[in-house]
Amino acid sequence: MELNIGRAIIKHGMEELYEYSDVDVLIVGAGPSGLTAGKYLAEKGFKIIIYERRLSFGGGIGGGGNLIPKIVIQEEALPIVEDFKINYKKTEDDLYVISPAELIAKLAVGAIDAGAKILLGAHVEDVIVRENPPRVVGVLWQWSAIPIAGLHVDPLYTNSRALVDATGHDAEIVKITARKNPELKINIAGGKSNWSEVSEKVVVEHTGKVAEGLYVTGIAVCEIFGLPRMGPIFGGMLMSGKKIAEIIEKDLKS
Ligand code: 48F
Repeated sequence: MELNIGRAIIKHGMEELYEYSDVDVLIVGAGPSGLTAGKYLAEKGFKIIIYERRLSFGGGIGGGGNLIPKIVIQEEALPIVEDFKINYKKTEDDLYVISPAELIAKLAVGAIDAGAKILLGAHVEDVIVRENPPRVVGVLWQWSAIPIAGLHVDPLYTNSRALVDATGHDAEIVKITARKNPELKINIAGGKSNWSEVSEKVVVEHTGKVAEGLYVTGIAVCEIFGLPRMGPIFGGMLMSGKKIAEIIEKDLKS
């Protein structure tokens, strides 16, 4: 029995890693923007993998607002919430509140049921770049446990036609790409202090491509384009995820 358990894990796990070492869209981060992008892209038939360095998904959703168990969305994001069959309640001020646990669970189920793969415990540490014209064509990744243990272990590769930075406030993937590849001419403006009303709009407006093969969604957009943060209102994250899916669909089909 033990032999079969071990072999089932090794054989099928390795087969899946092999199959998903070359994808249409690689999304880094299983927070609200990454999961939303994953669902809408997978529904269009693209081969999608989401790398998440924690052993859970949801990113910044779980803590609600200062650990109080509600997050807020605005009316414009309701169609996305309804696509994921998430329950919500209208407030006295014409906003909508959602349970963080339900939001995490249903965003993940939505992405998975649409066909996106989520790889937990996988840390993306660098990108692969090609010249003429300069473009991002994939990532280097390793299990999150490796850097935590302080081990010197070389990572492995995954090829992508489109790479999406959905890593949250730190915009890790775009920053490392910008620092190591000045020929890509990526400028990092740095995020600004909170202004929810403005930020919820401009984060969606600025969602898009930052270099050939590299895209950004979610709060990482604010860090790159010098936009204000928004706090525990999440409609902009969902709309940004949907928008990046639409942009990538267009780019990959053209
Ligand atoms: O931070 P996160 O939830 O990003 P988001 O989708 O949403 C932001 C909101 O949660 C909140 C906010 C809204 O008002 O301001 O902060 O933009 O999710 C990012 C996920 O990416 C993972 C990280 O663990 C988190 O789950 N992540 C970050 N860097 C890496 C990574 C990396 N290098 N490799 C793999 N996963």
